[in-house]
Formats: sequence, structure tokens, C-alpha cells
Amino acid sequence: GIEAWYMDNSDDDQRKPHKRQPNIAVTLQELEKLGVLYWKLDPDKSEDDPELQKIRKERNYSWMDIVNLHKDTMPNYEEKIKSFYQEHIHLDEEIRYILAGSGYFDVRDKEDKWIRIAMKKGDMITLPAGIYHRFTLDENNYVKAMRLFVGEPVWTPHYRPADEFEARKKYVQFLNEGF
Ligand code: KMT
Ligand code: NI
Repeated sequence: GIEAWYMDNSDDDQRKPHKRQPNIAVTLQELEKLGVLYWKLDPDKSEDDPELQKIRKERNYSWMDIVNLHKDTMPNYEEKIKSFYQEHIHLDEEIRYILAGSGYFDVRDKEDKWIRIAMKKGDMITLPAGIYHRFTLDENNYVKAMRLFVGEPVWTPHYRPADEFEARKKYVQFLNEGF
């Protein structure tokens, strides 16, 4: 299953795990309460996976592409890595399926604390519209991921503070109403 934990407060390298001592694990159920969805798929099946097709159909993930993040093949690599790690929201879901390599998605919990989600080959995640989050590669420095989207993609990050956006207001309402 997924591995997630509360981050420590050290300003050491973002690519390190940043676990607390002792570790405070976060469960899938806790992530669900934040609106974060997770699936485990067979990455070797890639696009031809019926399980993936089912999720895409149910959730209207009509659009997809595949991205490779690696310092030798990506223009403006360091810049991109820095910008992914700046806390932001989107007005739509952020959906990623890890095909190779690994990385971390960090999301804020209800008390505004950082939760780090370790994403490995076969892990698929949906971050809800309006959740404050960021992404970093880990110490392996490589990820290949499928990006999915409902309709035509809009990748625009809105950096914190972004509380005036309708998507953010709706998300905060969802958090407060719970379920
Ligand atoms: C994003 O938006 O943070 C990214 O696309 C990062 C690479 S996908 C794991
Ligand atoms: Ni994002």
C-alpha cells in the first residue's frame, strides 16, 4: 500500500524523506478525508490496463500524456524542480500515475501540517482541486509519470496564498463538512 507520514521541520534537502523521529505514519483513510484518492496498478500494463481504463471512465480522465523528469533529459530541470516544490493549488484535480522511478507529493492536512506521500512505480494519486500541495523528486532523481486530466489540461499553479479562488473555498468547505 501507500506510505505517507508527517514531515519534520528540518530545512535539509527536499529530496530526503523528512520523517519525524519517531515516525508518524498517515493512513489511506486519513488521506481520503483530505480528498486524496489512491490506486495501486500494474505499471507494466501502462496504458492498456483495463483497471486504469475503468478509473479513467468513472472519473472522466479523458486526457493523458507521459512525462519524464530527469536532470540529463529535461531542459530547465533545476528550475522546474524548484517550481514544483513551491506550495500551490490548482483549480482542477491533479492526477498522476507513476510508471517508473519515484517521488514525493506533499499535501497540507486540516491543521496545515505537511504530509509526505511516497509515490513509487504503480502508484496512482488524485489530489483534489484546491488542496495546497507540492512535488519533489526523491534521492533517486528520476520519475516517469502519466498525467491525466478531465478534459483539456490547465496546469497553472496558483501559489499560496490562493484562498480567494472558488476551488479553494469549495475545498475548505469539503474539509469542514467532512465525510
Ligand atoms: C507536477 O505537476 O507537480 C508534476 O507534473 C510533477 C511531475 S509528475 C510526478
Ligand atoms: Ni500541482
